[in-house]
Amino acid sequence: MDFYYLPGSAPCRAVQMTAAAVGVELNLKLTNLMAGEHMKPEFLKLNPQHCIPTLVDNGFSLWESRAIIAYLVEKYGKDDKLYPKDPQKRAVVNQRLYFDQGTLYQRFADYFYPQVFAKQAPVPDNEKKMLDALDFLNTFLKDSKYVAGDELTIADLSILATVSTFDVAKVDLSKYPNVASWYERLRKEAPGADINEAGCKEFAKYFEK
Ligand SMILES: N[C@@H](CCC(=O)N[C@@H](CS)C(=O)NCC(=O)O)C(=O)O
Repeated sequence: MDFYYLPGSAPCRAVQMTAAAVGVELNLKLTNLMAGEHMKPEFLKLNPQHCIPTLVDNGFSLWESRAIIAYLVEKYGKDDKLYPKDPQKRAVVNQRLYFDQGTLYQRFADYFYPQVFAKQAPVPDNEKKMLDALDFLNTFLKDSKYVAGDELTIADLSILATVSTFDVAKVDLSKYPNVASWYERLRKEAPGADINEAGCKEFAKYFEK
């Protein structure tokens, strides 16, 4: 299946880790946003919202990383461990995914992207909100091995892509010990962890500039 992506992009890395977890091979289509490749008519036909990651599975086009990773497990997973069918277990996984999308990653972007991509001054209130989100994650991990319980799920892969991006930005994770120990474990153990690490190195180039 075709996968439109950039290696540094956190949501793209979450999809690549999930594909590795379910054993699906992606036909990688590097999509240069800086060159406007996502605005070309042929890409807009696949995804009128013109964002990556975008997956095209035998003519079925899907975007939004967390929708993609759920689809990959539902369609190609050998079992439901990564995205449990039990309603309450799945509800917790969904809660963590929505937390990642709407709070954790969003607050990272709100704080860092204006500085990195528009050379604006840091906004202390946005930094506080971002660190509050890390504190929430630290609480979620207080009594469980993984972010949504005692099994690895797609919520771990999505949040690993996000937390490794915090690491690229040199956010001090040691103040959030449950997050730090989960991250150190997952960044080595997660399926496709090497792809995530390589992508982080690409993303780090934006922070070095
Ligand atoms: N919530 C989306 C975010 C996707 C996103 O923001 N992608 C960026 C690159 S990381 C993009 O494609 N930007 C170009 C655009 O939206 O036109 C997801 O998780 O897939």
